[in-house]
Amino acid sequence: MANIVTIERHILEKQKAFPEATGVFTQILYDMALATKLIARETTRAGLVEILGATENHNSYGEQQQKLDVFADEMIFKINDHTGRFCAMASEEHDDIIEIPTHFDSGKYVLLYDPLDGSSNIDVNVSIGTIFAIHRKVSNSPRGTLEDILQPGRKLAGAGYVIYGASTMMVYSTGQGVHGFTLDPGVGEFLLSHDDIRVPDKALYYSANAGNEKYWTPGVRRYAKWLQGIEGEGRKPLGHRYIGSLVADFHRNLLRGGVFFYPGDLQAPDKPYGKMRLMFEAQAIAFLAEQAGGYASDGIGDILDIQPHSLHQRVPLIVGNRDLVETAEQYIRDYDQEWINAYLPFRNKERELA
Ligand code: AHM
Ligand code: MG
Repeated sequence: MANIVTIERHILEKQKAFPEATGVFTQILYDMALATKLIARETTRAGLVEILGATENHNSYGEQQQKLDVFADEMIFKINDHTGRFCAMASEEHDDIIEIPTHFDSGKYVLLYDPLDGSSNIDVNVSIGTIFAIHRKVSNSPRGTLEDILQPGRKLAGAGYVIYGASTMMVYSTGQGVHGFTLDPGVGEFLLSHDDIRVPDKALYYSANAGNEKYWTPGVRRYAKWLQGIEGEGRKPLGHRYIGSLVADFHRNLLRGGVFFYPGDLQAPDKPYGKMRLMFEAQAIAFLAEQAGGYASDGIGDILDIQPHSLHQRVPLIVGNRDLVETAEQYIRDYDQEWINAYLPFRNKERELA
């Protein structure tokens, strides 16, 4: 019989190589696994919520029906607020940093999360995901502050995502490779299914919202043509696959090879930075990409080296096989000087700690 490895056992075994490890990550990932199992249970009932809500507005526990993204946001906070492991949290759903209630202990880490990414796909039964990232506390304050949150991705202690798709999977890294676990709904455990994921050398797909092509910069347009084998040296075209949920698009390209891009564009000259959020989406995805042998860039350089300046800062994101991402950077260098000039002052803004 094959070895059955739960997330807990996997992390414990990995930790043996690091005698100084405190085991705190085992507990954090265990808590994230619990929170996302509860979210997964709700996502499978997503289509029923309106029917049930229309008739009684309460679920089987007598609670008010909630929108799924609000439910996910509260679930992650509630599972993690009292453990003494975090000094603060930040979520895509909240304007400001979320403090740990003062009657609970404050810990050595901060948790950043996008509770339900790809939310436009919830109502149409298409894969969505949860993204999370963990930074170490660096400030001297007794509780967590923005200084603890606004750190470059390079400093991440760990990151991961959960995809709610044909099956539910958790993929995480604490800096020792990327590992994937599939939820066995029968026993309610995530079991190791994808050990040490590496981006395949040969890429199959590119993913972007081609409906935005009108707004893309000249370099990005040429790059898309290059991926299609039209521009440049006439490479074999990559297939085009786009779900519109970052987690799902990234996950497919991680396993099959490829590139996802949501670039800065020219739609609004004062917003040269695309759609993705640096702290809640891009940092975690970039960390996982690098750990799997891939690369993530904003078109200028490594996402992990960007010093964030604000909590909900957006960032252009190009992520996947390293050679494909570096080619995008090359096209942007060659053809998009105007966009670079507009974007750099935003990229280099002073950190807003107040
Ligand atoms: P959200 O955080 O509001 O759900 O938006 C993020 C999502 C990503 O998951 C996805 O890659 C992107 O938005 C899709 O955007 P678009 O619909 O413009 O293609
Ligand atoms: Mg999101």
